[in-house]
Amino acid sequence: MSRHFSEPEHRVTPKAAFLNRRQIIKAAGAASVLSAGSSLVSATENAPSWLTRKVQSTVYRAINADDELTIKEDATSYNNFYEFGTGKDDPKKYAHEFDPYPWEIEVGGECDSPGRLSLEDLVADASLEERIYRLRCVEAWSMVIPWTGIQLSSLLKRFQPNSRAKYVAFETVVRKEEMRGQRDRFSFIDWPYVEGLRIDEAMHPLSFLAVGMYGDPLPTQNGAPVRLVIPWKYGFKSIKSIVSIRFVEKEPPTTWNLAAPGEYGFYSNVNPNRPHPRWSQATERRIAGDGNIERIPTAMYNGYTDVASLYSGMDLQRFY
Ligand SMILES: Nc1nc2c(c(=O)[nH]1)N[C@H]1C(S)=C(S)[C@@H](COP(=O)(O)O)O[C@H]1N2
Ligand SMILES: [Mo]
Repeated sequence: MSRHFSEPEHRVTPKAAFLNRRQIIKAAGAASVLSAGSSLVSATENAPSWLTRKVQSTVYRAINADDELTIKEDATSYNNFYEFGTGKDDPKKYAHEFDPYPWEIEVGGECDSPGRLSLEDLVADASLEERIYRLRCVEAWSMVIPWTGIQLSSLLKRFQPNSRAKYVAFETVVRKEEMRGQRDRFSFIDWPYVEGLRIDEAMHPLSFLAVGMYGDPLPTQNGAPVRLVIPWKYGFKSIKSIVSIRFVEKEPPTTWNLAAPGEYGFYSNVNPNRPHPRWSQATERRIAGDGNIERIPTAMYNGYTDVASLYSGMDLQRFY
């Protein structure tokens, strides 16, 4: 029971989603009074107070109302973040060894106003929004997570990409002293973890840059202080703890494609019709509700079919 009371705001959402918007906001407001005295299980204690205030003041906005949310405890303890180890429980166990603050992102490449961006610059004059997205890992499990952040396009446009900007390349921080996975001599990842999107994918309104989840700043194991969330692609495209964003002309290298090109492509759109060479992608284990695990069918583009026009005319078996 106490575990339920520690997540009040978001615990109410699946039911509240059936109410109208005003009632949702009221329900969330009432619930946050409850949360004031409760101890949240998270690694966000070291987030700056202005960020905590800003994230917590974001108005609740329910999208994909029919999905039941994953509880915060599951979404913050079953993770992939190889910088802290390859086990699902390693990120939560070792994330405290990494202190991200203060943070800066370098933005450059093919754009008219490159520059360095502090977390304050990123968040201060942006109005944050909350989005509930399904996250489908290529390993065939999925969650439903409420993120807080900004639309990626609104950030990218501030740097005025030029006509040679065909792709966007992202990089995770390298801090060998603080990230034990980066010290592992047998790691098959060549750090930094890198990812990329085609510019039209990056500018798509669904592409999101998160600084929070479940109404609080991002826990470190989930990619503090800022990560991508690309809901129609396999989870590994949603790169964590971003320090570099570059506009580039050619398709940039991506970590999982470098590690196993026959298994992971650049696009990596969720596609139940293209099995991974070693397993089917037709179904997934949905981790939601009170930690229930249910086997459900996987939807094309993870159900975000708005994006289909980005790929019209492309052979999705070839461009996986
Ligand atoms: N830098 C970095 N980003 C990463 C990863 C990683 O190992 N390193 N793992 C990816 C994978 S495989 C998934 S499924 C998601 C998991 O996000 P979550 O732990 O917040 O659920 O993060 C992605 N982003
Ligand atoms: Mo993943």
